[in-house]
Amino acid sequence: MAKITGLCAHEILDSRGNPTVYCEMRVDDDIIVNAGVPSGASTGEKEALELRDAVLSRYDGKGVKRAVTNINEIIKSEILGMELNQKLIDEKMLRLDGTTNKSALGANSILAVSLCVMKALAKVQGKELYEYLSEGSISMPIAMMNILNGGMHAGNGVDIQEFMIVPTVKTIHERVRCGAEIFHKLAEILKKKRLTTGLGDEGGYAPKLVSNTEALDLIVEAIKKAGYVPGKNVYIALDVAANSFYNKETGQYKIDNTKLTKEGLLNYYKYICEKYPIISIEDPFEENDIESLAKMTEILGEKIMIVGDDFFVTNSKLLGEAVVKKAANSVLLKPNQIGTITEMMETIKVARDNHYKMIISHRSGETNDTTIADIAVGMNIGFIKTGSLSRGERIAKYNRLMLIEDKLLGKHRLG
Ligand code: 2PG
Ligand code: MG
Repeated sequence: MAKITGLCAHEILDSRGNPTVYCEMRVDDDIIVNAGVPSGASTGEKEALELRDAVLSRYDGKGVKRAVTNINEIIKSEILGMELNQKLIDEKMLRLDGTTNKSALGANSILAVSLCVMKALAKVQGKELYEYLSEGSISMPIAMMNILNGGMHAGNGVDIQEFMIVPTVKTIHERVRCGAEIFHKLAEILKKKRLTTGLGDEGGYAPKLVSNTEALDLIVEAIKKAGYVPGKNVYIALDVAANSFYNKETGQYKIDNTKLTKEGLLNYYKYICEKYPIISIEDPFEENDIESLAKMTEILGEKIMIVGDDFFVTNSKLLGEAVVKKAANSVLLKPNQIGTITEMMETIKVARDNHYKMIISHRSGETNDTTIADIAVGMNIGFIKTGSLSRGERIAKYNRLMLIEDKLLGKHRLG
């Protein structure tokens, strides 16, 4: 029986230059694993709490020393010597925290430890993480690649947060190549139009555009210019992140400088789904409007994926409630939204039992931790969202997927 023999957390920086939690764990004498925790910008109200120090003199209040101390001083003494068991350790941390939103210890500290436990379990069994997670079958995910950034991930005035290309060519190697080729063609097009090729938080371009449909037109052009066929081997997915342009007072959405009611916004979605090869729309309404989400699912759900992110925050209970209302047909999975691997697994079960499609996702603030790539493969998640074809923290996940694919194809032989 493997036992936890060491634990040590640190404050490091994420890809936005904000502090985040990093943790190392030792199991038995010689197994050492580590995990870095990501951080969102467009967060859902019901997410588990990311504990920050709120000491304005350090990192503008964003330090995570308290979360680090919670691991080093509270969690550590409770779990040292414990049997390496995901459920037992996650439950122990939940009890220690004792709140509904993990606000005492912080979801960032709890997740760091929970991730380490999962990685250590794989190592103890001498397995790759994706092998350990597999229940028999595995599959390479379809990647949604965010090549044009807007909303809270860029300062360019484009309302929709993520414009993603979705190559459906055969292998991960081909999908990554296709994504990179389109990404570079998009740069050429932007330069020609004298638009900036500066990057947003997730590595996509962030040009100032006059409308959201201009972004869609540019992407369709880039797909064609790279030699692919929109609607045949490359599709488009959007993360609208509608919270960010919703006005609580008026109940209206401001998109392309036009104020729309929820009905008007739904008509806009119908229009763009007719005109562009869109296969997925995430968070199309503000996160509490489950009725509009259900209505959109009724109207467009046969044709496209309708994805709940801020709506469900990887919470099995919230997803279960949506199932009853037939709201959305797909769910985004972000480990740090819920805070433990055990709870994320429960959400995956609810999704599977109810035939919701799944997308495992990075956060806009990332580390080089590649865990989500392994979860995507090992657990047959189907889809992964891990940013553009640039920025090391995004590329780390694509590279991990390609290396896994090589292993699976027997192309990885030392000597
Ligand atoms: C999202 C994510 C990741 P953030 O909204 O889906 O792309 O953004 O991490 O800022 O919540
Ligand atoms: Mg989202």
